[in-house]
Amino acid sequence: MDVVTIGESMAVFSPESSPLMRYAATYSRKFGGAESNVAIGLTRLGHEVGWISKVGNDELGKGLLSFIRGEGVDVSQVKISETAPTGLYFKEVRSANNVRVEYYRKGSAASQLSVNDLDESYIASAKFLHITGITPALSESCYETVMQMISIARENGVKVVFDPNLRKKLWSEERAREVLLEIAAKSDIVMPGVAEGEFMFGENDPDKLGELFLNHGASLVVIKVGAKGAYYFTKEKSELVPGFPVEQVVDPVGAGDGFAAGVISGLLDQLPLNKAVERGNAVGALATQIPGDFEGLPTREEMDHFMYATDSEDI
Ligand code: KDG
Repeated sequence: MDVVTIGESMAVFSPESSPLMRYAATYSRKFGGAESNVAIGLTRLGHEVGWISKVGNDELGKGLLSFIRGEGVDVSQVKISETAPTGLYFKEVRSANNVRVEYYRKGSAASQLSVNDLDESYIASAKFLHITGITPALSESCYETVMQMISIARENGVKVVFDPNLRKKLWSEERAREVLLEIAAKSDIVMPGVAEGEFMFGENDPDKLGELFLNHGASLVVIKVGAKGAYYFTKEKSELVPGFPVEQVVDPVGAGDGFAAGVISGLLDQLPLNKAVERGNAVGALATQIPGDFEGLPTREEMDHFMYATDSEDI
């Protein structure tokens, strides 16, 4: 296994007959969840990924599980809850910078994940453990589960990659800050957006943030600065890796997950850091081009074409 991740996936409902949820009479149903988005992104790039989760014994849970399995992600560690439903959320994309979400996930099956759902040898078999700040926000047992996974990873030489993925609707700011800082301190690689860095450290200068995260415990820090690209920082070196221009952002949700998948893929392929971050920028940019949380994530061929081809594709 190259990467193991843990988190909730939900049915995603997007308004169709009107762009606004309050007026729409019809909705499209897709699936999404930060960690399964990353898992799908990595699988499309040719890596072996396991996603740990829990879904309800209901139709949305069955559909979601078979979809993620169909993408090639290992779902052998996904449990079925007989008592709690699969979570769902509604998503309204008003513009690239204005996305509204309404969650219906309190008490969901995934929020009941607990340390009893973990198989230590499964986690220990991976090269990277991918964690986001969404899973510990779901419940106390999810928080404990994430912390236990991090301990298992550290004991077994599995590198911990952390994307804070701040979701203020899920928890109080005080608790969010405390937990995000706690996880960042135990992670090898941290990949915040600049606003998340500011939320955690009260600082919005990428250079200063890079230093703060390094001093806090990470050995590699990657700070996303939107369309401009991303900075990476190690104790020895730092650099801004420019982003790929896109004409129009169709749906920004999932861009950060695409970025994470691209960077982790580059690290798995042992690329130099600037090339790994460049891959993150490319996959993140492509993720914004198609509606849906992960639909725009490219295969390796599509990614290479986007990054390196100068000709336009044959029609
Ligand atoms: O990063 C994209 C995710 O935000 C989306 O897929 C849904 O996991 C999700 C969440 O918790 O918002």
